[in-house]
Amino acid sequence: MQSASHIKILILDDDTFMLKLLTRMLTKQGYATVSSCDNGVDALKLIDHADTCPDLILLDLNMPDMDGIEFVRYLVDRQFHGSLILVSGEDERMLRTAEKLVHAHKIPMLGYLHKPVNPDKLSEIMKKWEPPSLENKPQPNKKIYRAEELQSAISNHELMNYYQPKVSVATGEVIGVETLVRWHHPTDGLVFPDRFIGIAEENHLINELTAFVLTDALAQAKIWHQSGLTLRVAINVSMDNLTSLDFQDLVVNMVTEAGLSPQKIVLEVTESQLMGADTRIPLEILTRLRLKRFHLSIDDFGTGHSSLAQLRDIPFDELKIDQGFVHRAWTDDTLRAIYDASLSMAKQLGMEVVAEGVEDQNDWELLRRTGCDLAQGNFISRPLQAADFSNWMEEWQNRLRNGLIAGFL
Ligand code: G
Ligand code: G
Ligand code: MN
Repeated sequence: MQSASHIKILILDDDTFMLKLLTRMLTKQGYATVSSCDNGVDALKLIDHADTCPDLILLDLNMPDMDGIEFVRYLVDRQFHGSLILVSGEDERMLRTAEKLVHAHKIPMLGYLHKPVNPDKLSEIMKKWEPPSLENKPQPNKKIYRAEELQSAISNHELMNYYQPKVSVATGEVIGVETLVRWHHPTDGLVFPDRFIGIAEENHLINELTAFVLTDALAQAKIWHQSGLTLRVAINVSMDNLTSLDFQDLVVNMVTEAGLSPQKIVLEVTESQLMGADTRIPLEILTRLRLKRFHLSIDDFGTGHSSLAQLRDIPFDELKIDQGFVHRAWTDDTLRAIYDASLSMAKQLGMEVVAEGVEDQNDWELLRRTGCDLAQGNFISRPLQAADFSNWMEEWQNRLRNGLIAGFL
C-alpha cells in the first residue's frame, strides 16, 4: 500500500468548523495531504487539475448552493475515479438514499458518517479502503481523443480485447466470456472504453471498431473451441452499429467465415439506448440475427427507462442485471427489490439471467440463494487478456474444489 501521506483527500462542507475538525482527525490518522473547500464550485476546480484531483472526497450532503447530490452529478460528468464518503447530519434513511444514488453512478462509496463525526467510525471506514496504487491508478489526464487518433489506433492494432468470464452460479462451470475492448495507447497507457466508444459512435468509427473487436473475438473463440473449451463469446454492440442493415451482413459473414456457430456468439445491447432511439431498423436487425440463432443479450438492465412491453417484444435470450443492482443487494432493500424484480421478470420471459458486478462472497451467495443463472464480476475474475485465461481457469477450478460452491448448498 502507498503511504497514507501521499493520498490526496478533499473535504467539502459549508461548515468551516467541520472542515477543521475532519482535517485534524485525518491528520492524526496519518493522512497529510488533506485539502478542504466550503463550496462545490471551488472543489470542482481542484478536481479539474490532475495535481490537485483527490483520491478520496469526504462530502457533506446538505450545503446551501450546490448540494452534495448535485456535486455527485458533476463528479460523474468528470469521470471522477476516486472514492467518496458521505458526511451528513441528515437521518439514516436520507443517507442511505444518497448512498444508493452514488452507487447507481458507479462511484465507489466507502461509507457514510453521521454528524457529529465519531473519529473511530472515520478510522474504521478508512481502514477498509484500499487506496489506488501508483501503478494502476487511472490516468489523471482527461484528454479527449480526436477521431483521427482513434482511427489510427484501430488501423495500428492498438486496441486489444480483454475477456471477462461468465460462470454458472449452480455449478461454477465457465459458460462464456464478455469481450471488453481497451486501448493500449503508446504514451497514455491503458485507456478504458468509456473514453473512446462515444468518440467512435460520434465519428462513424463504431462499425470499424466493432469489426476489429469481433475479428479478434472470433479468432479467440476458435482457439478456445479447438482446445475443447466451447465458450460462448459475447461482444458489446452499440445502437449506432444497428442503424444500417450492413451490420447484420458483416456479423453473419464474419461468423460464417470463422466457421463458428452463431449460437456461440452473444451480442450485448444496452437497453437504455435501445428504448430511446427509433427502434425499427435496430429491431429488424436484431430479429434477423436472432433468426440466424445468434444469442441476444440486453445489457445494463435496470439503468434505462424500459417499457416492459417492448422488452417482451424483443427476442432477447439473456438479461444482464446492471452491477449497480447486484453488488450489495444482499444487504440493501432497495437494490434487492430491483434485483428480485429483474430476475423474476427475466425468468417469466424465459431469458437467462446474468448478474454483473459480483464483487464479493456475499454477492455470490445471494445469486446462489435466488437462483440466478450466471455470474460475472471481479469476485470471479477481472477482465483478462486471452493469454491469462488458462491460468485463471486453473485457479477457478481450485476455488471450486475448495468449497466455493459446496459451502453454500
Ligand atoms: O471494462 P469496462 O470499462 O470495459 O467497459 C465499459 C463499457 O464499455 C461497458 O459498458 C461496455 O459495454 C463498453 N464496451 C466495452 N467494449 C466495447 C465494445 O467493443 N463496443 C462497445 N460498443 N462498447 C464496449
Ligand atoms: O458492458 P458493461 O456495461 O456491462 O461493462 C461491464 C463493465 O463493468 C466493464 O467496465 C467492466 O470492467 C466492469 N466490471 C466488471 N466486473 C466488475 C465488478 O465486479 N465490479 C465493478 N465495479 N465493475 C466491474
Ligand atoms: Mn456488456
